[in-house]
Amino acid sequence: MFQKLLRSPGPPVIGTFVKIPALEIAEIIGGAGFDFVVIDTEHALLSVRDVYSLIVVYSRMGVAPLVRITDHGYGDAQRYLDAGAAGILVPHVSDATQAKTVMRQFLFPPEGSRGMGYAARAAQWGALEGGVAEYVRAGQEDVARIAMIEEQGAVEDIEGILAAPGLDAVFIGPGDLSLSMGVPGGSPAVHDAVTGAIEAAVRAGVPVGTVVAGEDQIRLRAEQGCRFILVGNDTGMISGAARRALAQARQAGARPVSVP
Ligand code: 3PY
Ligand code: MG
Repeated sequence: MFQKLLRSPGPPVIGTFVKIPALEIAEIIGGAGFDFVVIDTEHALLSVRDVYSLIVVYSRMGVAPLVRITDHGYGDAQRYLDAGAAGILVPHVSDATQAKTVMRQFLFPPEGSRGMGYAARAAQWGALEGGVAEYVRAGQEDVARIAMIEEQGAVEDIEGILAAPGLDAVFIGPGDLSLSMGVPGGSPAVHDAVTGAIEAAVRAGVPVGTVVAGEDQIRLRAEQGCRFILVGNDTGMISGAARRALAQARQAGARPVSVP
């Protein structure tokens, strides 16, 4: 589902990070019409069961649910894939060797070492039309395996990372990149490093995405060739809306009522 979106022509697909394991928030975010979400286990205290519920709700709403995993491990990620996640984002992939090792885990043999879970949700509880062959095909072809490029060394080794077997896309993380470069986020050096990584991915024909703030950045990254763009997260949207509502109320309350 997400793989198809990545490869379809037209403007980039738009998603947001999800950190709140409430079905109400999932229906609000999903109902807003995002193309995809990234359920964020790296920076939010989501249990495996939370992730599972969010995958089910978002996929039922036609919003592709990806999961950002906590590290380079296989265990929970395998469960998310068997739960029907449309893709996995792997944080901090530092070089080509790591990219190869990590991606292998999410490919079925002979290319990789992912385990068979035919009784799982991804195989419609064993009733998938097309049987085991379709479960394996979908696992190889329809799931997006995405490496996050968010360290200076990763930007330097980007050509090698892009060539890793099984890698379907890369996501450039400007926040951690700025920390790794030792310069403030939003500085020209970070901006240029992100641009360079995007250009390398476009040259290699690998779909690339990033996270942005503001319309100008969205326009720029779309023009540069980003195929998927993340705008904010559910917690930030609630926080922003709450602060705006309160500020407006305080401002209005402090103004004298004008009597005609
Ligand atoms: C980063 O910018 O480091 C990210 O991980 C984006 O969420
Ligand atoms: Mg990061």
